[in-house]
Amino acid sequence: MATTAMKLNGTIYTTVMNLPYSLASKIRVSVLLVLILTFVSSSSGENTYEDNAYEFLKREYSLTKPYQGLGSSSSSHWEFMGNTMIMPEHIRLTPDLQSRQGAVWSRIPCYLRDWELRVQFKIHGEGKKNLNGDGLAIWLTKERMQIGQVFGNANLFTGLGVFVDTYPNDVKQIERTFPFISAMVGNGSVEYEHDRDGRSTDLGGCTAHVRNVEYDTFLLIRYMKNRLTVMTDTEGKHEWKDCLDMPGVRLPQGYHFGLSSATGDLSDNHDVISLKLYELTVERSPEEEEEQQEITLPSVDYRADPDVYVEDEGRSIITVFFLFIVSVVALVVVIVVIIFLYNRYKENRRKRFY
Ligand SMILES: [Ca+2]
Repeated sequence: MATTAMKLNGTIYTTVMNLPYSLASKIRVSVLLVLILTFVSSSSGENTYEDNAYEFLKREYSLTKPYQGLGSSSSSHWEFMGNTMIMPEHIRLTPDLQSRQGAVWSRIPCYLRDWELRVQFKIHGEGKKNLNGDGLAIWLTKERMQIGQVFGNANLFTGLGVFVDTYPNDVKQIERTFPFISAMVGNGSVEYEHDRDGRSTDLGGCTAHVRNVEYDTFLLIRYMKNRLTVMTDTEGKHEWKDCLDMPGVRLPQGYHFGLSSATGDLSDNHDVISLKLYELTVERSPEEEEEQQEITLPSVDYRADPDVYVEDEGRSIITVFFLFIVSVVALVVVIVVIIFLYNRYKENRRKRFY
C-alpha cells in the first residue's frame, strides 16, 4: 500500500508543481495528510475492523469486579451454580479439586446482532503439565443453567461454545498441542465428543499456553456479520493473536451468554476475572437485514472437516474409483498401442516380401 501511495505521490507532486504557489502548497499539505492517514491506518491493522464497526460496552452482559450484578436475586443480571465461588478478585468456577463443576449464566437473552466478547481468565493449579484438567467454556446458547458433561454444561446444546481445553482426552491426537482453544456450533442434536476433545465437530482453533502463567490471559470472541473470530492474548504481549476465523456462522437471536468449567480426576482452579461484551455497530444492506431475521437454528455454511478418520474413509472410496478409471484407460491405451505396433510390423513384413 505504501509503495503505491509513494508512486501516486510522485505523479500528483509533478502536477501540483505546475499550479499557482498557494494552491499548490495547500494540495501538497492535503496529499501529505492523506499519506500519513493511509500509513497510520495500514500499520495499525491488528485491532481495526474492516467494516468500520463501532463498539459500546454493554454493562448488563458484562461481569467486572466486584461482580455486583451476579447473584441469586431476580434483579441481578447474572446467576451462578454448582461449585462457583465469588471472590473479590475473581469468580472461581472450580477450585483445584477433583470432580467439581461451576457456571455463571446471563439472565438476559442477547438480541445484539454484532458483538465482541473479551474474557479475562486464569487457569492455574498444582498438577504438572498434562496432569490437570479439564478447562473452561464460553457459551452463547438457547439453554442455560444445565449441568452436564461439556466443561460442566449440558451436551447437545443449541448455539455457540468456545472451549479452552487444557487436557488431551484423545490419546491418538498427536498433531494438537494442549491447551487447545476451539469452537463449535451446536444445533441441539450434534454431540460434543468429550473423549475426542470435540475434534469431530469443531470449527478449528489454536494452541495457547494459558495455564500457570504469570501474566494476564485474554480471549476475544467476535461475531460480526455472521463471521466468527476468536483471538487470544495469552503471551503477555498485549496484542491479539489470530486463533480462528470462520465466515457463514449463523446464530439466532435471544440466546444467553454463559461460562462453565469442570474438573474430573484431574483438576485446576478455573477463574474468570472479567467478561466484557461490546456491541458492534455495523452497516447492513436490507438483504442482510432480512437474512438475519430468517435464522432460527444455529448453523455453519462451510466447515472444513478436521476429522481425520472420516476423511480417510471418504478418500478411500474416491481413491478406489479413481484407480479403477485410471486402470481402464491405461489398459485401452496399451491395447491400442499393441494393435498399432502389430499392424506396422505386419506392413513392414509385407513390404519386405515384395
Ligand atoms: Ca479435553
